[in-house]
Amino acid sequence: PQPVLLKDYEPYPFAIPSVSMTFQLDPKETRVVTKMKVERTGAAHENMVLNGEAFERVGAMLVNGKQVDDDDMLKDDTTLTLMNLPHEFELETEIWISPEKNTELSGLYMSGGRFCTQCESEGFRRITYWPDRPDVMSVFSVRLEADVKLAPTLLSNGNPGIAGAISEERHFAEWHDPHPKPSYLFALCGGDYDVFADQFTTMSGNEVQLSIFVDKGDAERAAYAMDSLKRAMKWDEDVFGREYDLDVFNIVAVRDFNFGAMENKGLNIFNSAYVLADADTATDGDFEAIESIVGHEYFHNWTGNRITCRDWFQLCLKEGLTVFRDQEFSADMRSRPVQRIKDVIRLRGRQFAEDAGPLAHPVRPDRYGSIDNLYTATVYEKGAELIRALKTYIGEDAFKEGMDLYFDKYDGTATTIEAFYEGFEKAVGFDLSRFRTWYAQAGTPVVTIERVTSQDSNEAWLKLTQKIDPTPGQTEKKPVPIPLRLTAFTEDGTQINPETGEPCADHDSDVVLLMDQETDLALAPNAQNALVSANRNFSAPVKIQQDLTDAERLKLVTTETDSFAKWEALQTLSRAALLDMAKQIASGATPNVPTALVKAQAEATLATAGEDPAFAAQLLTLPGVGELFMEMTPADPAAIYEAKRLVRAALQAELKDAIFASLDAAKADTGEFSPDAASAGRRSLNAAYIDLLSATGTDHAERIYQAFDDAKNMTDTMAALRALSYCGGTYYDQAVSAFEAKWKSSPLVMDKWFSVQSTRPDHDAIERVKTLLEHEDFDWKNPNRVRSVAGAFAMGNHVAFHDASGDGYALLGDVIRKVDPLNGALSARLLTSFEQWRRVDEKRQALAKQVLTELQNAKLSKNAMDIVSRALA
Ligand code: DPP
Ligand code: ZN
Repeated sequence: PQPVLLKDYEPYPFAIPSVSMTFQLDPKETRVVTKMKVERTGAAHENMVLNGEAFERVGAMLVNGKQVDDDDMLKDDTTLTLMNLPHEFELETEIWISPEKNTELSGLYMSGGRFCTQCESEGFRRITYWPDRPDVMSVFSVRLEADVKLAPTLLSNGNPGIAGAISEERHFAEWHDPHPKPSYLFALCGGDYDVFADQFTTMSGNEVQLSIFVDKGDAERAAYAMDSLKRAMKWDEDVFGREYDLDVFNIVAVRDFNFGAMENKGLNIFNSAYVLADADTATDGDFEAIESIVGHEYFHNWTGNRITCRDWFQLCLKEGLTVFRDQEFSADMRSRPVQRIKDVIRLRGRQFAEDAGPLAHPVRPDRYGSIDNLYTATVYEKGAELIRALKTYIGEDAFKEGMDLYFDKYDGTATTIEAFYEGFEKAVGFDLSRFRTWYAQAGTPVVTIERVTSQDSNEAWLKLTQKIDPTPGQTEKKPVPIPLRLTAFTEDGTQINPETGEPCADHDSDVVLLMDQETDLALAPNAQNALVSANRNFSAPVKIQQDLTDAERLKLVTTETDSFAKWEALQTLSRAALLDMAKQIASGATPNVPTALVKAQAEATLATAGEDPAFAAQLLTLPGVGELFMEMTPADPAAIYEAKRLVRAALQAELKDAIFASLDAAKADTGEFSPDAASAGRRSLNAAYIDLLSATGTDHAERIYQAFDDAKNMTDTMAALRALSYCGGTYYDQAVSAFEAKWKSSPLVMDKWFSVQSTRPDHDAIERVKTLLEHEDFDWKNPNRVRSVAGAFAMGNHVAFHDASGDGYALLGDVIRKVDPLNGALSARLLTSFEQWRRVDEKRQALAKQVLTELQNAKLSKNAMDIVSRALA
């Protein structure tokens, strides 16, 4: 298929100021009648092209009440073209769709016997004929009719209107959304739910009724999501000055969902994994994710809904910005430094990998084959980093002023990245087009930092150079403005500004702007021998290569006052050591464990464990196999895993007392569970300790099993179960059985059970995953379940997925052939795990290529074909 190009954008030649829709809901066949008010805004000769697909039947098609002549319309599988239209008219269409046949989970479908929708990006065209593009915004009035027993609750966007009985069996409810919106934000839900209700009073005194609709019996498990929602509403008022704008805010939790959640105006629909939580069934990670995603979807109300995207190339306009907002929200709710570290781990694990492979694309691409495949780490996570870097570049005040200008000027419109930057340009008084180069170029910049001394040693400077490797379709790269936070520490540990030599406070940094390929930074006389720490707090999404010795980095671990930089100094040392060890292991040698580093890491952990256990847990966590995979040629995940195991074993020996003390304390803790950040921090350090215990085979399996048995919440349970999965042996088997017996009837908990087994990096992984795919509770139609097995295996088990036999690749190929006919968006997502196939050795490459080529020759969905062909290109 032809790619869609940014340069081809043209405004839609018609406006649809308002629309009213009637749904006669029925799982088998739902009738949809759509009446739109249309005004021509383009030239008189323009036809009206509407999208529409996967309908069961098409009925009446009326313009101003008269059936359209066959001569005046063209219909194919995906579009309807109307010709010879007047300047202003009412268009009425009638179609039938089958929600129960819809396994793509796009459009109107059934989940757990209830009606729900997903329209972003192009799902609305599966509900009715419509110009299904984000720049056509309308005021929607919706009438829902359904069987009163099947769907006693009927919801749509906006505010509720009248509701009542139609007959003894059927009833109706009307909804009106006064805010014009694009079709991708349309939603409806219908079913029998329990509800968790609350209120929020906005800053100007409006009462908002808040409701979270969940499966029967689950209402109490929505308490944390509700609490997060209220905090998010308050935070957006306090920090961005943004107030909510309807009488109600509804969230519906559904079991079957392609995304994490969806920001439909006034009616968010959530994957139940990101709504339901309690101590028994959810981990701290789940609580954290709920807070962040509830925040994210709520924040979309301003960044996404009231101001939306002109076209899908601008996706980062709403996603990057909203991720930035949710990261800031989480940082304010929890520990800011720990949040920053987690953001960076996520960025490195997913986005850096994407940027370095065949699927690399700019934050704002200029072409796409399939829009569903553009919901990427680059658009989301790198998009958020660019906002953060912009804020560092222009300063807090200008950032705030620019945001306010954007909200004021563009409210109610569908717009572009250029428009977003206008406000900031006005605030700073100069053009930011060079900064916007970041949006147009794929690839992660590498910044090299070297100390240079003049011949007579009187002067010294830092030579900073930047380079971006070629990415698919982009061989030439321009330098980008990189705001780099720097500081320097003198011999005696005094922190100074490297340029002025002035002493400075802990949190102060010098922000150096690298505009060009090379930037020289003159060092003040007292900074010439100082230790320079760069990219503090990860001020720019780049890789740093700095000419520091190991001893200097170890010094940074103890001297740095910026938590991120302290953590980063350890990570950089660990990365280098692990890669070195992995290379030796791959060549058959036995590597030495870097003892000085292990000691430093243990000391740093112990030094912070009491005061800030969440940070200590991060200090103890080694770079992931996935991250190291990117740095090794050819990549050998098994060797990387073994290198990590050796270092973890050395850390275990070093920290034995602290580990056992922590386990004992967890056992003795009889306090009530609380998901707050401080308690979660203590549990995360305990989990990091348990992980170390698992590094020496079954040596400590009995003690870990005890911890599993003693666990009083899901966080501790999962920490122990995961650790046992690394030990293997009978205690592990026993834990797996006990867990299943206890949680068999809790789908979200069972997803964890499936996932732990699928990520276990042992020799039997491939056979085990095959068995799990045959398990009676495995469900090919439920994305959470498919991800918990196939996704966990392909993306979270590098060792087994890249097994030398090629069986891991073949297994994923088989999964794709099963999933793809049901749900193309899901299969495409799973296929992205092939993105690193060129990094492994030639034998494995050949095996991966064979699977990809077979898939290319199979008849796969458009989404899947897009990924396969890009991976092979
Ligand atoms: N629901 C997805 C998100 O919020 C897509 N908009 O990112
Ligand atoms: Zn979003």
